[in-house]
Amino acid sequence: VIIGAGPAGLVLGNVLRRAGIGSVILERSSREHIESRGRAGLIDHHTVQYLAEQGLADGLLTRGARHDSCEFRFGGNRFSVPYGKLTDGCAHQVYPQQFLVADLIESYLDGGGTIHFETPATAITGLDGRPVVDSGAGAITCDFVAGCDGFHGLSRSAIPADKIRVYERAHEFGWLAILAEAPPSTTEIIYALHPDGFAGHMLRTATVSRYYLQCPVADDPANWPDELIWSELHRRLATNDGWRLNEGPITEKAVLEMRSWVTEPMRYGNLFLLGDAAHIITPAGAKGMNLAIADARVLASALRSHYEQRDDQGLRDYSATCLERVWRAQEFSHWMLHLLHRPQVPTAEQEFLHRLQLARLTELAAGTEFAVGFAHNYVGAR
Ligand code: RFL
Repeated sequence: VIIGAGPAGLVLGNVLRRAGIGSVILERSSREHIESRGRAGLIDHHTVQYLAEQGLADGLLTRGARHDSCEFRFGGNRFSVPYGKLTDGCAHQVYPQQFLVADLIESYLDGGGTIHFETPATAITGLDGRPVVDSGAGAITCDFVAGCDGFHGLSRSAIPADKIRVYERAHEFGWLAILAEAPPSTTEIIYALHPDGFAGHMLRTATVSRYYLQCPVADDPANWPDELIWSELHRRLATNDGWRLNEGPITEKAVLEMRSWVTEPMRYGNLFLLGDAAHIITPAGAKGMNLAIADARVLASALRSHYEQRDDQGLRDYSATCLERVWRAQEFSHWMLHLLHRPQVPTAEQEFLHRLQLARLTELAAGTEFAVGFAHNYVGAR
């Protein structure tokens, strides 16, 4: 049983189905809701490669856009980091998460898979043997449960508190996340470091763009009328060379918490946790959906070995294998977060940390080994 039809659950279900391993997916929300929920958009190189190998990348390769450079701004200046060149040809695919989710649902259902929409899992028992998952679809007995139900899901709470350890860090700033019906004002993602805080311009489609503004923790979106959002974006993204920002109707604004959070281990008995159910990463570096899909890849491979070769080593190693990537991504995201934000510390210390940020940006601009390391992490070369 797979609980949750997000990227983790749907990739797992599809890959298992192609291998002839049966699964059923329970999803709390409606199909319409999850196919229109705008979240991530930057798909790492290794994720694209894996989805293509599994025959799941047709949509993202035809309708998505390939990106292999990004831009940094500070003090009115800007420079590009050609991370494609620095990694010998790796690239992101920009493709909205809800489009990928819709593609994965279609592929799973076309292949004969079953998804019960609007059917939350309500209890998981029997994890030491054959688990039973209760939901509106009845009680389902299965070999394994994949908990792919996100941060607020049920799966993690089925694990006794003394069997799991949480590592977390709440960061001292938030992001106001904005979606607007505005064509992109750039061909590359822009990260701007400004004395008043970070601003980002992300790409989604030819008519929709996403922007981020550093804001206080738990700020209220009501404090951000549309005019203020545009004036802050103009100010924080401004360059000395006449660059212009396109505006359009704002369709969504939300304040995101910058939270880093990992549970260890990611398995209890025959329950495996995947994606946001097991770890939350800040949006800096855009790794959340990629980690969710990487977990699905590890579990799908382990389950294939279990069913096809009666080899359970992959299942035993599942948690450690996933956590190695998770912590690498946490480190990168944390580094990137602190590269781009105005630190919330006393003024003298702020100046010191700002000088460190400028030193890092100078290294990135120079294309040194430091920039090569950044490029590999950023594009998700492996
Ligand atoms: P999801 O996508 O949250 O899916 C979990 C699903 O489980 C369902 N569910 C249940 N179903 C049945 N029974 C229950 N009891 C259930 N409880 C919950 C939910 O309805 C849901 O459909 O988890 P998954 O698969 O682990 O995927 C994680 C990603 O969605 C997440 O990490 C990313 O969206 C994070 N993220 C980004 N990641 C990137 O890789 N690149 C990005 O550019 C990026 N940008 C973002 C993001 C997340 C954002 N928000 C709002 C959280 C930008 C934003 C704004």
